[in-house]
Amino acid sequence: MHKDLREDVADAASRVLDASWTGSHTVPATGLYPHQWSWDSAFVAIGNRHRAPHRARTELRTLLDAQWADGRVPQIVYDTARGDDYAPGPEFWGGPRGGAPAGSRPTSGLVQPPLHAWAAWLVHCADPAGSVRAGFLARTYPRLARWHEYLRNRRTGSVGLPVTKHPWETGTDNSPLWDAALERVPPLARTPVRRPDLAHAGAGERPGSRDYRRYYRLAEAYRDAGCDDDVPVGFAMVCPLFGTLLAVSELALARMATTLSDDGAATAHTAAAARVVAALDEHLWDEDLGLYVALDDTTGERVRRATVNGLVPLLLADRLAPGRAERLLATLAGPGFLGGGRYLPSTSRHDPAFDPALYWRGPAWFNMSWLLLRAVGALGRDDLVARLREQFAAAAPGGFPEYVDPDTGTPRGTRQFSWTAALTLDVLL
Ligand code: 9WN
Repeated sequence: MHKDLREDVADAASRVLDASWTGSHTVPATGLYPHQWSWDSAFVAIGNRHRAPHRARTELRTLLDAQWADGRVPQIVYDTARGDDYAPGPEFWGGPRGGAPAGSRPTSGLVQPPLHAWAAWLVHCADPAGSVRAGFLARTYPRLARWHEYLRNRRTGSVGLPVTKHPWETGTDNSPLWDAALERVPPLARTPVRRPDLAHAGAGERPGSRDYRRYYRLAEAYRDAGCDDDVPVGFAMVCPLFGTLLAVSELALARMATTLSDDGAATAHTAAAARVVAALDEHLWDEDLGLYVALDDTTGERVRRATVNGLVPLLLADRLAPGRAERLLATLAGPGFLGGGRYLPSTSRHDPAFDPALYWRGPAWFNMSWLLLRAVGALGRDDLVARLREQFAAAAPGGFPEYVDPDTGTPRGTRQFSWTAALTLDVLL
């Protein structure tokens, strides 16, 4: 991209991030998502580290200030001062919970994929001097380590991988990976379902009302059990995306521990990452589909659907079983994914549920393309890097959309979406 054009795009992306900055954190999008979301803040910090490292550090520290006593980092930290509407709101979860520090903002009881330690490490490396002056690693490492302890002690399922208790926890809410498990959840919630989201995105681009009734039902069950992970709620899914980000983040914790001169802790994090990778390889690999799949921890059955979630283990290429990385690259480049159209779809074009407009069932998402870009870049696959970058080159003209049609490039979902702007900055700068 020409230098002047690159600067224009960077300015436009920065304006999106400035408009969504509250002084302590970035909202994913004004209007649709007016609070702080867990993995959104990690993606946003990754982009902001280049232009505003102080803000990137504050973003992550604000999120970690809402960490529960049990170590979980919540999916949503509510900002009750903002006028925009989102449901379910803080009243659904019942105010500050879980022994969160006094005065802290109310949160959801759910979690999201553990990208945070990796993001914190990237933020540190972008400005090591500023990070040291702020005591960033010394302050965040213990909290991130406790977050991973929570996942290890409270969320590890029968195959040694973290279990998600709700589709919202996967970050890929209506992916076909969750269809069969959700089918068993009665679409009946006590709380009336409100859909303020539909004022900001087309109904054909968002989950349907039956999905929402099930989402509420599951969230009620978890909330009513006091968010106690020992109580089964009717959904316990193992996702290759969640597990991969945990392993990558464990490796980041190892680097932080080494930097903080704690070699014993570094060894423990590296060993924890190796255990996750071994379990991914043993339990989630699907030889026919040529990628990793999800697993239902309640039944022990694998969910044999091809989604972008199952390509993300490519981030761990040099640690996977022999031959797996090559197969993943072939699947990524093949007709179900990049080879079959313009951009990387969230669900394979060959899956019966593929829908180019519908949220996690087909549209191309910028965070997924960014994760795969990191993976193929590390492997020196410049051809695939070039293909994945095309989506980012189109982000600014499309108004930094939440997701796009993978075939036509038509923007979908909300616009001026923070992680789209942040990751565009990361890719183009
Ligand atoms: C529920 C904020 C979040 C993202 C998720 C994305 C979407 C929320 C929703 O928006 O989920 O968490 O209301 O649909 O699926 O990945 O973190 O951007």
